[in-house]
Amino acid sequence: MAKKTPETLAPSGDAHLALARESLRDLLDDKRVPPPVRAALAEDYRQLQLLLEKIEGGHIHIAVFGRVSVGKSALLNALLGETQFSTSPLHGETTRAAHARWQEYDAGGVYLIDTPGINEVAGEEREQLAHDVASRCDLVLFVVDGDITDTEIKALRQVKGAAQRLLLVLNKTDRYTSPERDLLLQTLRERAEGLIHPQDIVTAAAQPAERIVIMVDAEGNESETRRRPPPDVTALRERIWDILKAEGKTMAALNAGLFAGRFSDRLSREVVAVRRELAEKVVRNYCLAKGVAVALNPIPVADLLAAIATDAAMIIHLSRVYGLPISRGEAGSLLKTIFTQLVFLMGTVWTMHLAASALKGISLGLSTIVTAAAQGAVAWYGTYVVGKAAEQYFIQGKSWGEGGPKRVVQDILDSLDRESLLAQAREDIMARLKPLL
Ligand SMILES: Nc1nc2c(ncn2[C@@H]2O[C@H](COP(=O)(O)OP(=O)(O)OP(=O)(O)O)[C@@H](O)[C@H]2O)c(=O)[nH]1
Ligand SMILES: [Mg+2]
Repeated sequence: MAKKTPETLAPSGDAHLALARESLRDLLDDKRVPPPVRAALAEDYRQLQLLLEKIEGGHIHIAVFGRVSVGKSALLNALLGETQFSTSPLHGETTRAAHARWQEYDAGGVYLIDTPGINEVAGEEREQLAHDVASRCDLVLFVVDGDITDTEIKALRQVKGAAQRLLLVLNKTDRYTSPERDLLLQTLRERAEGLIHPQDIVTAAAQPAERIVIMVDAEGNESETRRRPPPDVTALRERIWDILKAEGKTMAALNAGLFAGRFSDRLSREVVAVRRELAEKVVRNYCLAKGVAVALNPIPVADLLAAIATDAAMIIHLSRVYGLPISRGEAGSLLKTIFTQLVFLMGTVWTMHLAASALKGISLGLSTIVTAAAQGAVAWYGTYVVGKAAEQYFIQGKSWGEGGPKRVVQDILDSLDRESLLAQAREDIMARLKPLL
């Protein structure tokens, strides 16, 4: 029988990971995502790919976070047992995130990530940084070097909102006497109450200050030497290991799951935005085609037929933009529904006018380019309303929604600035007509 290791005792971590892996792969391989959306979300896709690799490699990411100069880089060096990150008494030594592999913990690979200090960045940026770091890591070490400030508490809350797991580290304990340290710890526990479990508040001395040591030789001569005591990160290391052993896999899976969730939200928003933009272009192209045709065609009946054909073609085109292709017949009945509402809401004359520019007959013969463009503009506007209404129908997954088609058409009429659209249409049509004259 296979020996039971902590891993085999906790199959749920593996199950969670498998599930997370699958949802990340599904997102990456989703063929329905249009290329412009992939291009717009290139950076997110890259992150998704990295996250999948991380999960497949069983990697865990641990990041430090905190004010400048609290000893974040020094703390990671102390954990690593070697100087991988640069430290300095000057504020702002670390300017960008960097990572190193923590060899001591060999089950899959744990990476330690260094980050810049948070003071220099303004509130909103800090929030973004907190969010970025926390959302990409499985465990965040929030480092302080004394009593926690209000800014730090705020940042702590922001990290807590996004991170899976959080440890609060009181560094530089060599600067305090034992009673001072206990008092500080007590204060930290009180101030972080509800945010961090007392067990997850630990102390460290990552790079204790040099001490002057007085040596006395055999003859009784005193000499001074400076010595730096060794780092002390035992409590922190133990706490990290306990957490990794107990929750490592679940933490990584949860983190990936959360990322996948946020990603698909962003993806659907982007898909909607790209489709809207494309739909607007499609609608305007048909509007212009119809506006120009109406302006040029002197026979109202022919206008009407052409108008219906143009609008139906536009609706079919829009249905493809929204990934819900419909037949000619369906497009025809959709158009009829929209027209019925327009007649109801705007009156027959206006609708006829919209459909085919009924004024054409009256102005026939007298028509100048300006009146032709004005009539074309009315047709343009009609097609625009039809296009917007049809688009709404597709956005709602081929449904008019609770209020029915009347509500949809009414809302569109209310939201459009008719005069300015007509002016735009006239200008576009004039621009097209001029070279023909
Ligand atoms: N006394 C004492 N000093 C420390 C300790 N840890 C770090 N320091 C000192 O604090 C200063 C800042 O350390 P860093 O590790 O560069 O701090 P940081 O948080 O990475 O700073 P930035 O990268 O600038 O944000 C250095 O001079 C370190 O020697 C400690 O445990 N005790
Ligand atoms: Mg640093």
